[in-house]
Amino acid sequence: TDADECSSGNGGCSQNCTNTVGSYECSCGDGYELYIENGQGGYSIASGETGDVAGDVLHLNHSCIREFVLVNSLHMCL
Ligand SMILES: [Ca+2]
Repeated sequence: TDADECSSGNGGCSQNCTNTVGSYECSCGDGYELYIENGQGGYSIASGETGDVAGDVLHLNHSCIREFVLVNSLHMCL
């Protein structure tokens, strides 16, 4: 039988946790994206941390970071 990892501490997810058979997945709400690799969005894993451990500031596949949005705003002086 499957364990519901989300039932305990939200599976370690910083936002949404979805239980799946044999595993679980974290996801993020609007304006955020899941942190899946070091350096993503300009966010680096803190020194002394691996990003693989619950409790790390940025936990890979668990933490959500602000989505990087390209703002296309041109200011033209006429
Ligand atoms: Ca599960």
